[in-house]
Amino acid sequence: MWAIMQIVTTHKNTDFDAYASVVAATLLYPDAVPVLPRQLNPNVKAFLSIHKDLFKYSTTDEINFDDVKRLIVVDTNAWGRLDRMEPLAVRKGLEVFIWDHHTASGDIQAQWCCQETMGANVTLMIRQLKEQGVDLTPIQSTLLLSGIYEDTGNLTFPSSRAEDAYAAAFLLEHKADLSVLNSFLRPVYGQIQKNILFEMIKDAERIKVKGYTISINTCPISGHAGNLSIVVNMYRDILNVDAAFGIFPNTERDRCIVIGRSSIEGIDIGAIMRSMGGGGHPGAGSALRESVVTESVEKEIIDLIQGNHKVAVQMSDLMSFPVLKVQSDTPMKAVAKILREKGCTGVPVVEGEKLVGIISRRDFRRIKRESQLSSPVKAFMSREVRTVEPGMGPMHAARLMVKHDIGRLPVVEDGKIIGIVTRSDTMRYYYDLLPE
Ligand SMILES: [Mn+2]
Repeated sequence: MWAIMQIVTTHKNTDFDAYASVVAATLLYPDAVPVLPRQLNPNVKAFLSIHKDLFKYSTTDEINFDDVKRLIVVDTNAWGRLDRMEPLAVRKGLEVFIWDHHTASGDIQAQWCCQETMGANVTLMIRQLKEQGVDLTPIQSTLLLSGIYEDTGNLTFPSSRAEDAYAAAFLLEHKADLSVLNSFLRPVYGQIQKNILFEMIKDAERIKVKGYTISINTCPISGHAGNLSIVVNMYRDILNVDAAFGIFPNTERDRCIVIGRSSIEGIDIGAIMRSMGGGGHPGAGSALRESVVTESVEKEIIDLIQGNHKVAVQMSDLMSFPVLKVQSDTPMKAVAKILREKGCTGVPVVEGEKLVGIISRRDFRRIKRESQLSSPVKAFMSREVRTVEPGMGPMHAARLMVKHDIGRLPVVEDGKIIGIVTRSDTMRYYYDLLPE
C-alpha cells in the first residue's frame, strides 16, 4: 500500500452537495483520496451502490493519518461535523484547504480557503473546474448537478444564486442526465418514514413562540431510519406551522437526531442547528446529539428561537407610525370623516392604549338608518384583528394578508399598537424599493 498524502472529506450525513463536492475536489486535486463518513444520506448511498466502480472512496479507518500531509474539507468548516478526523485536528504542520458555502466560521484552521455564500457548495468548485478547463464526463456532470439541485431545491430556495444556475447550465451542456438525477434525488419515503410520520401526528402539538406557530415533536426511533428530514418536512406541511422540529432519540445507538424545517425568515434553522452543534441552511438543518436525553432539547430550541434571532428586515422597519387610531366610543359619523380626510380604507380601534378592533369602509355597509351614524364605532367594528409583532419578517405579513384578505396589519407590542403595515409597505419590500 502506498502512502496517502492528500485526503478530501466532508460532513457526516453526507448529502449530494457534500458528495458532489468531494468528487469535484478529486478532479481539482487528482492525488487526493476521497474519504467518506460512515453516515451517508440514503439517496447518496443508493447512488454509490450503483456507481461503486466509477466512484471509489475510502473510509476513515482505512487511512494511516501519519502519511497525510494535506486535508481538503468540503461543504463544512467544523471538526465536529467530520467523521473521526480528531487525530488530524491536533496534528502540527498539516496543510488544510477548505471549500465551503457556509460562511459561519467553524473551528478548522485552514492555510487556504474558498468560503463564499452560495446556494450549493459544488458551484464554487465548478467555477474552478471551468477555469482549469477540466473535462467532465456525463456521469460526473450528473452527480455535480444533483449537488446543486439538492442544496438549492432545484434552484427554488431563496439561497440560490445566479452562479448556481450558470453552473447548472454548464453541467447540462456537459451532458448531465436529468432522468438519472431525478431517480436519485427523489426522496425515499417508505414504510419506515410513514410509520414515524403517523406516530408524530398522533401527539402533534402546536405552540406559539415569539408570535410564530411551531411544533416540536419527540419520536423515539430504532434501527436504521433514514430520510427523517423528508418526514419532518411533511409533518410541517400537514400541521401547517411556520417551523417544525423532530427530535429522534435512538436508544440502541445512544444518540438523538434533531431535524428542523422552517418556511419563514424569522426562524433560521441553520443558525439554531449550529448553536446545537449541527448545521444547515435557513430553511433546513440538523444536529446530532450523543445522548438520548431529550427533555432539554425542546427547551433549547425554544430558547434559541426566542433568543437573538433577528430577521434581516422586520415589521419595525416597514411599518408606519404614529398610527392613526380611534377610540371605541367615537361615533361612526366622526370615523367616516377621518377615513375620508386621511384617504385610508380602515383604522384600528382602541380603548385607551389597548387594541380592541378595526373598522374599515366596508363595515359602513351595515349602516341601515341615518341614526346609526351616531352609534359608537365599537358597534360596527370587527373584533377579530390580525396583528403582527415588530420582530416578524415581511413574508409572515404577506401570508396573513393573502390568507385573510386584509390590507393592513397593526404592529403590536405588549398589547399596544406601535405601528401599522399595509399591503403596499410589504410590496415595496419585495420589489426592493425599501428606502435606504
Ligand atoms: Mn451544501
